[in-house]
Amino acid sequence: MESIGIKRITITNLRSMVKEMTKERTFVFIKPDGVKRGLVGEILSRFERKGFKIKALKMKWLTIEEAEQLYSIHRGKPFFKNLVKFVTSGPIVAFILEGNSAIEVVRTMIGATDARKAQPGTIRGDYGLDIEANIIHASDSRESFEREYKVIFNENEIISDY
Ligand code: FUP
Repeated sequence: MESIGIKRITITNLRSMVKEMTKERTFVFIKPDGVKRGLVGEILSRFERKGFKIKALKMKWLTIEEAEQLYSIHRGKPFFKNLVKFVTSGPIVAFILEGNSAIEVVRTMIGATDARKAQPGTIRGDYGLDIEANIIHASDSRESFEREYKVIFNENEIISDY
């Protein structure tokens, strides 16, 4: 009896360890065009229905400094100035999602940067027609995630487990 008990505990532990190991977080924000057009509920709903857990959520109006930090990899590019102007033109809704392969899956769900070319069924493909006003941002790598979420969230604003 005792050995069966030990076996059960081990398999349960193993399952939760594997689940824990495949969990990943990503940082997303709905840009001012998406907020102004009333797409927040629709977009959050897509991610919830897909199975992601919302671990943090915030509406805020970015300062120029915050926008420049978020897009620091594009500093010096011809579109940088307009991009900063655009993302500071109204409030954004930022959130952290958690789930299996979150970074890759969320990037697939948002679609190509140029919303005119984004596949129907993706968020940009369904709601956008522009390369700049393209509704949504999502981290494209673990490195980007680590840098980006810290511009908006403090560690104590991320809900660990529920
Ligand atoms: P993405 O990761 O899909 O958001 O795209 P990028 O990191 O390449 O670009 C960041 C943002 O810069 C885009 F969401 C929109 C803007 N951008 C332009 O305005 N013009 C360009 O030619 C490229 C990007």
